[in-house]
Amino acid sequence: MAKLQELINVSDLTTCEATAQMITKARKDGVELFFDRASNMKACPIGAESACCKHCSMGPCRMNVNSPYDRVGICGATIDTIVARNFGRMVAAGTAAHTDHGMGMLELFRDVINGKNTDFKIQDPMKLLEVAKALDIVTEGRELKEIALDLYAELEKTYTQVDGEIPMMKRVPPKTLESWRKEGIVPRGAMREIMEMMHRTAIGVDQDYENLTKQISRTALADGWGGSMVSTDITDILFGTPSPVEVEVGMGVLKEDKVNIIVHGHEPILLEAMIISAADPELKKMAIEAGAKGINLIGMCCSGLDALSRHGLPHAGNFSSTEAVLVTGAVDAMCVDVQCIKQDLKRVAECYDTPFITTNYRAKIEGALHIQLDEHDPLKCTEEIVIKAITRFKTRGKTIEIPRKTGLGVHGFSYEYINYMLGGSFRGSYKPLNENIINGRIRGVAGVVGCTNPRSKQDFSHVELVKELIRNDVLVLQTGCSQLALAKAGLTGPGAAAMAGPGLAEVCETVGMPPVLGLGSCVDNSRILIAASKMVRTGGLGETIADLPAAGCAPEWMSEKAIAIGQYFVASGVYTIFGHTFPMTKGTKFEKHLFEELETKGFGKWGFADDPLEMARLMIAHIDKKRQALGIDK
Ligand code: CUV
Repeated sequence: MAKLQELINVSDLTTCEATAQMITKARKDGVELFFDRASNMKACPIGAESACCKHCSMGPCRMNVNSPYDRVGICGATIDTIVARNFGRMVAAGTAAHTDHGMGMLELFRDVINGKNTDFKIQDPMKLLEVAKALDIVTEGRELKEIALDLYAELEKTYTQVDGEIPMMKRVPPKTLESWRKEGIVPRGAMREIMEMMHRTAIGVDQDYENLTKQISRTALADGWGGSMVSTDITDILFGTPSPVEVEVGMGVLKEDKVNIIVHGHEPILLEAMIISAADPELKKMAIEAGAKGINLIGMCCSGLDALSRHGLPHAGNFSSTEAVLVTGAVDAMCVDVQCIKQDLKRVAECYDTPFITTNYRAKIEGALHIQLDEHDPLKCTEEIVIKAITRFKTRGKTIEIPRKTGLGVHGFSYEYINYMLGGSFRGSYKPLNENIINGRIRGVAGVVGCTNPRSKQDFSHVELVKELIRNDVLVLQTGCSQLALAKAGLTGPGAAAMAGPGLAEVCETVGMPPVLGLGSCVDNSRILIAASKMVRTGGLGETIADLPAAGCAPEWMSEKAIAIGQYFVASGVYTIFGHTFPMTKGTKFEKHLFEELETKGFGKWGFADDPLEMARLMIAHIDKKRQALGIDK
């Protein structure tokens, strides 16, 4: 192990007590974690500002970040072209991840309605009807299967259509859609937009940063209002629309006397199948015969968030804790599917004799055990994993150390439930929320989302930012690793209302809700889009999403997916702040375009801040600006 890590104080790496305890244990055990590598490997200063072009072999060309216009690439590409190209490719990659995930869910839906998959069935037919109606599919007097088949055919266009507008455009507020049509950024189909984005960012194609920005927005919108939204809706239809459920989050959900199985990744099918296998009486019996008190299934990252929202499944923590949880020695198997799976999990798992299993052909890890999950027979894979975990339980070493701390909170706030809870109907207009915003009890709405990053003290910015927002009467909607940070910090329970400003606290106390509402995984950011759309359509808060007193933030982001999400919020009309770092050369025209000019065209805009209080200040100032423009500031 490198020496520098000895100098890095654990309290500088994380505010998550359990993760801190496990970093300390890993150091004692001589096991390197990604925190150590982040401390030892400085970020490339040119790459950090996105000032390197490596799209052909004439380069790679490095620009001067201190004087970005003093040179151009060998082909003549300017700094604006280079940074916009790099940014566009990040958006394309992030969009590809969410849309590929969504397409997988849609295929599962097709197989379920066709009877090819009999392990799952439609759990929420009401949601199926609601989505079908929103897309103008006739529902009256028809069999559910007929409607479902039409819905499948319609939603498939989200991915494969080559011309026209993706189906979910019907759910966008008319004025917002009109502005996209004027700008020429309505997505045709995700595959087409990603393909065109890759084409236009190749050597010698689109070399006008403003023109590139249009395709960047169109690609990102194919994610938020396309791939991600379809994924959320189909997952709700198949596995149930979330409603509030009390859940424990943190490493303390591991149990020394049970067979602990962790599922980490993004696509709900693995964890849904695992829930069935973990409840199998034969396998439970086998676990008890092995000396365990039962099987303890636990989620991590986004697939964990899906199951937490829908089934109240315990959750062990976010992205920065996936190695650390293995250090407990108490994990009897960790199985993964796609996205945010660190390659080093395999090595750390080996250090603690934990079986580490990949399950998706799209995401193998060199040297790791792979058990393919066949969606037509998913239990074959998950049963095998449970058996492996039971075997490991029998031969567990003695050095188990489980951090005690967990955060108990309420999660599972679908946009349907938020409305219902505030006094509206489950699937009706957003009148009660709008009224509370207009009367000023709720100052505005903030989405605080996204990853954790080992270059940023884990959870710190998420928690401090959210505390400051609720203190100022801003209702916070959450997804992803951010939601888990707040859950561990204990801010997702109704008791957190005591930390809110007087107006928000009053609403929370009347309704019995926390001021921090967890909506689920990263694809569930599409729930925030629909909530925003419903707020606009309800009336009283302007005509476009850009008129709403709302703002977004991903304070500790790390994934390309986060950039795609940020861009679709910006294109949808939301001021979106990222923290810690931003892939942008400062002082460029492209920076001005994203951070200032887009807003003047009626979109949202990007923002950047490193300090959570500064993030909150910028978001609140923006919310107040929108309140003033609406004439509702008293
Ligand atoms: Ni999709 S994308 S680290 S698990 S939120 Fe968590 Fe969430 Fe970022 Fe990954």
